[in-house]
Formats: sequence, C-alpha cells, structure tokens
Amino acid sequence: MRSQQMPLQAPDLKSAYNVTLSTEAAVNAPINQALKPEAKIDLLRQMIRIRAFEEKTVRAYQQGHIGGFCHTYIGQESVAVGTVSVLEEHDHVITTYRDHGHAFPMGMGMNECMAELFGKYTGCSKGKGGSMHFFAPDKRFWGGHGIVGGQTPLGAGIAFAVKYQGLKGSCLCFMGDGAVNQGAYHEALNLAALWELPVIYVIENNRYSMGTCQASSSAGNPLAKRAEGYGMNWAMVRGNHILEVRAQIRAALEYTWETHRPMILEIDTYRYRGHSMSDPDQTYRTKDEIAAYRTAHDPILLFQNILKGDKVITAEGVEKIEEAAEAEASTALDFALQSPFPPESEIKRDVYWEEDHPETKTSQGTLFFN
Ligand SMILES: Cc1ncc(C[n+]2csc(CCOP(=O)(O)OP(=O)(O)O)c2C)c(N)n1
Ligand SMILES: [Mg+2]
Repeated sequence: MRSQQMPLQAPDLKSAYNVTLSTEAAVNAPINQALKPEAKIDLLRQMIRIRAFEEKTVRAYQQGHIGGFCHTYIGQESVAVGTVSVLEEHDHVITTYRDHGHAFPMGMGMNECMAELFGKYTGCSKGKGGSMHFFAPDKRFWGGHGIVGGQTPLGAGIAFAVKYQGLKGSCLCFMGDGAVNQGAYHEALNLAALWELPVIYVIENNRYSMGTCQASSSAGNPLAKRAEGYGMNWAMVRGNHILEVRAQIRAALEYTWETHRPMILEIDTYRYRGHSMSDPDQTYRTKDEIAAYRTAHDPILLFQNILKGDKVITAEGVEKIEEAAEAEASTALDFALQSPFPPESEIKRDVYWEEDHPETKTSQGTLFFN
C-alpha cells in the first residue's frame, strides 16, 4: 500500500518514506551515523547562528529600524537546519514569509539578510522585499513568499522543472499548519500527484497560525493525512530533534528521487514569539505554555545536551559558538545601519519582467499606478 501510514517500528530506512521513525531508528539512520564530530558541531552552530540573528532582529524591530512585517523562526531552527543538511546538489527549497531560518543553511549571509530587513539597497532583494522575501535562486533557495500557500504551486513547478531536466532532485516546499486549507495547496497536491512530481510538502506545524490554533481552524488530524486523498505518502516528524528531522527528510528525499512521486511530511515544532512582530501573542496561548516548551523541548538545548553527553563538545565550546554568532550578527547590524536605501529611481525595477525588459512586452495594460 503506497498511501498508508505505518505503525511505529524500527524500519528498513530504504522503504521508510511512509513511516514515522522512532527516535532510536532516526538517530541510527545511516545519514546520522555518517556524521563526523565536526559536522555535528556545525549543525549546532547553524542553529545558534539563526537564533543570534533573530534576537538581534527583534531588538532592531523594536527600535524602529525595520518596517513592515517580520516573522521570526525562533524555536523552529532544527527543522530548517536539519532539512537543508541532507540535501544534494539538485534539491531546491521554497518557503513562506517565515524564511530567515532557511536562508542561512541555504548559504545566504547575515549581512545581505539584515540589510534586507532594514530596507537597504545592499539587501538580497535590494531592500525592496523585506523580511518575507529573502531570496537566493543561485543557491537553489526560491524565497520567501508572503501569500499563505502561495509557494505551494511554485514548489510543484520547481519539481516539474527538476524532473523535466532529468535531474535527480526534489523540491522541499515548506509551509505552515495554517496553509493547509488554501485552495492553491490542494490544486498543487492534485497536480503533483497526477504528474508524479518530486516535491515534498513540509508542514512546519508550530500549532498556531495567525491568532488561532489548529483545532479551531483545520478539520482532521494529522494534517499530513490529507495526502491519502491524493494517493500520496505522508509521515510525521518530531521536529525539535535535529537528527530525527535529518533521517526523515533524507528518507523522503530518497523516495522522491527514486519514484518522482510527491509526499507530505508534517513536522511538529513550536515558535516562541507571536505570529509576527506586531502580534502580541497574548490572546491565544499562555506565557507558561511557551516557557514549558522552551525548558523541556528547545531544539538547540536538546542537541547541545546530546553533544555534551557524547563528549563531542564542552560547555566552553558552546559558549565560543554563541559568542561568534553574536559577533557575526552584530557585524550584520552595523552593515545594515551603514548601508544606503535604494534610490527612488529604482522603485519600479525588479518588480515586473516586462517593465525591466520592454522589448519583450506582450501584454497591454497598466503595471504601475501613478
Ligand atoms: C492568502 C493569505 N491569507 C491571509 C494572510 C494573512 N496571514 C499571514 S500568515 C497567516 C497565518 C499562517 O499561519 P501558519 O501557516 O500556521 O504559519 P506560521 O505563521 O505559524 O508559521 C495569515 C492568516 C496571508 N498572508 N495570505
Ligand atoms: Mg503555524
């Protein structure tokens, strides 16, 4: 049976694409067993860098340096870092507006990202995209999308391109739990299943969307089980454990590379701050709930403790990583502060292809209003 979720068991990883792995099976997966101590430390470093960047971001926002929407990823770091760490050269990533955490593992730098937040010309989208539009197509990172679910058909399109070019690759299309009811997502699932596209929809289920929780907004649980309606495989992942994320994503990748079929992974995770910087987050959950999660399940602390227990790193080693990440984020802050804003003459550039390339214009009508 292709489309059923199997019970928890120690699986043969080659066929584990429709199995929720036990922690033990995930930790012992070949992809994790192959990790050298330095590579494990690097996973920890990447998570700490994201958090250091975002803690600076929060303060900069509160000080009025950042305008518009801004959504932090604090608490979810193991998902992006774990996922990206098992990608191969023809795999692509596309995500939501909560994109800071995916950008760095995909190879973007703190300077270009901080400058983008500040609306500066040195930003990755020349200061015209902001927090929701970190982009690096040259690194196979396709952004940063502000419309809930808007990236899901694009993810199918990227997967189509990979398959069309005959490459062994997949598209990892990240989305929130609040995106599962968008029509575009279901249209994308239908085409992905029908055309057998190597796309993995990764639902980062942080339990809340905007001002509401999953139980109040979405019918059916688990959300990934909806895959069965499209004849697709699905699996659940405990997202705060980076090794579990790595093992399960890798199994899904191998499945999509081999079969070209799509699947859905639902990753249980948690964000510590409100939906966005303008969401005070006091109406739908308690501070105690956040504190309890943070104490018992924080992905960085969890992995740090595993590495300390295995004598891969010492407390001093962790401190050094934290200091380096803090220094890198401070440098990015200075870079952003000192960078210029885009000139007014650039305001319409890089928005519509036809505006920048009038010789190729085929449509009539108005692109910009005066
Ligand atoms: C089509 C559309 N509808 C509404 C919004 C406003 N909006 C932005 S994020 C969001 C909630 C999304 O929650 P979820 O998918 O769980 O992601 P999270 O923010 O938790 O990462 C809403 C309703 C939007 N951006 N796009
Ligand atoms: Mg959510």
